[in-house]
Amino acid sequence: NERPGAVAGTSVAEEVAAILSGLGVDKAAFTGGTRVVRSPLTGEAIAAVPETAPSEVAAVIGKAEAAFQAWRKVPAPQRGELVRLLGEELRAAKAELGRLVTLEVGKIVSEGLGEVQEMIDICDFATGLSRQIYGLTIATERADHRMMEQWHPAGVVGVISAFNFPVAVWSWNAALAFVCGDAVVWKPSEKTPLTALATQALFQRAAKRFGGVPDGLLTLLIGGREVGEALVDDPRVPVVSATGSTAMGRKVGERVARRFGRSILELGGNNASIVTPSADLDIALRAVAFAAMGTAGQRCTTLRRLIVHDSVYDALVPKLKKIYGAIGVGNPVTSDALIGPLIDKGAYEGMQKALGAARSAGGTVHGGGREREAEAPEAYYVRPALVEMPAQTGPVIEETFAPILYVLRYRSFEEAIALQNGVPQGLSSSVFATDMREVEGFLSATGSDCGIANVNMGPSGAEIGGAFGGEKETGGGRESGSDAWKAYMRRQTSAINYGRTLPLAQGVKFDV
Ligand code: UN1
Repeated sequence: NERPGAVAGTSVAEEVAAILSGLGVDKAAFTGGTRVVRSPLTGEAIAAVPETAPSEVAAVIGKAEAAFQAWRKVPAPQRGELVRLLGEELRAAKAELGRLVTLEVGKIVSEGLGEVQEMIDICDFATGLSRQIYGLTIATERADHRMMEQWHPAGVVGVISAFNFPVAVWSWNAALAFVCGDAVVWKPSEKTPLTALATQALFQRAAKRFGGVPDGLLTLLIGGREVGEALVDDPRVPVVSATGSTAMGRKVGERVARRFGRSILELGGNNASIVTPSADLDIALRAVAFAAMGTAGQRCTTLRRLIVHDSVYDALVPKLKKIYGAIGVGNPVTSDALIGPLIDKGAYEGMQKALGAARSAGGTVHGGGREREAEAPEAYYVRPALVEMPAQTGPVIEETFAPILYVLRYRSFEEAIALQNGVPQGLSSSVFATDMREVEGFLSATGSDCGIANVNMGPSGAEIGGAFGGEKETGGGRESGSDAWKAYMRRQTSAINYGRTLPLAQGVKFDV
C-alpha cells in the first residue's frame, strides 16, 4: 500500500544531507567528492564523497598506531565507558541513523532501525565485557611456580565491511576492539560511505564526552579495492576483519597470512533449512518467508536452499508460492512493502544470471522478474524468486546475493543432512522438527556443518550475544558475542618462579 506524503516534497538527497548535517557530519565530507553515492530506492545520486587516495593509507594507519599506543594504557573498564557513551549516542540517534540505512541501502524501516539496535546491543555487551577480560591461572608442574595467561591489546584492527549491514557489522568488530584496547581503521563498502560517516560522527560525539580519547582511535578509509589492499598489506595492522564475498575474503586471507597477520573472515553463506515430517508448518512458513525474502535476500544469513521432506512438500510449497506472489515489493519509505530494492544493477544482473542457470539445470522458476521499472527506471526492485530444483546443482551451490530460494525434495534424514552440508559455504542453517531425534541429530557432530545451526526458526537474524561466523568458504572467523573478543587481543603465557631453586620443566637436568 502506498504511504502518500511519507517524504513530503523532499528528494532523497535532501533528506540524506539533512540527516548527515544533523548528526554532525561536515558538508565537505559528502559533497563535491569523486565517489557518487546512489540510493537504491530511486537510483538517484544522493552524495559525492571525497575518497582516500591509496597513498594516504599509510599515514592513516600511522595515526591509528599512535592512538593505539596511548589507548592500550587506559584501563579496560574505562575503555568500556567510551563504548557505553557510544551506545548512548546510538540510542539518541537511532531514528536518524536507521533512516539513513534505509535511504542508503534500501532496507525496510524496521530493518534499518534493527540494524542500529544491533549496534546498541553490542555496545552494551562490550561495556560489560570491559570488566570481564580475563585469562586463566594454570596448574604448573614446577614447585613454587605460578603459570597464567593474560590478554593484551593487539594493535590496529582493520575492519572491512559490506554494504548489506553497513554499520552493524562494523560495530560488532569495533565495540570489541575498543574495549580490548585496539584502534580501528574502517574501510566501509564503497556503496555505503554515508552511514559510515554518520557513525564516525556519533563516535566523535561519544569521544568528546569521554574526553582524552587519542586522535585516530577510529579512522575511515573511503575508497575502493586499492585502498583496501593498502590496509590489508600493512604490517602495522595485526588483525584484519573482513566481511563480504568469498572471492574477496580469499584474497584478504592470503595477503594477511603472507605477513603472518590474523584475519577474521565472514564470507559467503549458502544457508539451508530442512523441513522434516514433524515440522510445525505454520512456523516454518513464516520463518522461511522472513529468512529467504527479508532484506531482499541480501544477508549473509539469508535462506537460499529449502530442503523439504517429500511428505510435507505439497502442504508447504504451494502456500509458500502464494506468499511469494503476494508479498509487497516497493519503496519502503513511501509504502509498507516488506521487500525493498536490490542494492544496484549489478545485483539485479547477478540474480537474472542465476535464474537463467537454474532454468538450464531443469529448475522451475516462480517470480524473479523486475518490478516498478516504469516509476523507478534507475532502481532495481524484483519479485523474490522461488525455484523448484530437481537436484542440488549449478547455481544452487553458489551464493547469489539476491532473493532466490531453491527448493529441493528429500526422502531420508541422512539425505537431507548430506544436501545441507553439500555446498562449499558453511555459515548458517536450520531444521524445522519436533522429533527430538532429528533435532538433536541436526545439532550433533554428524549434523549441520555450519557455524550457526538453529531449530524451528530460520538461519538469519542472529542476536549479538552468540559468536557469529561460519566454516569452510565462509572463512572460519567469529565476531560479536561469546568469546569472539579474544581474536582482538594477543595472548601472553607467563610462568613465575617464586622459589629459591630452578626446577626445569619435563624434569630436565642442567646443573652448571
Ligand atoms: C550479514 O549479513 O553480514 O544474523 C550479517 C543476521 C544479522 C547479521 C547478518 N544479525 O542475519
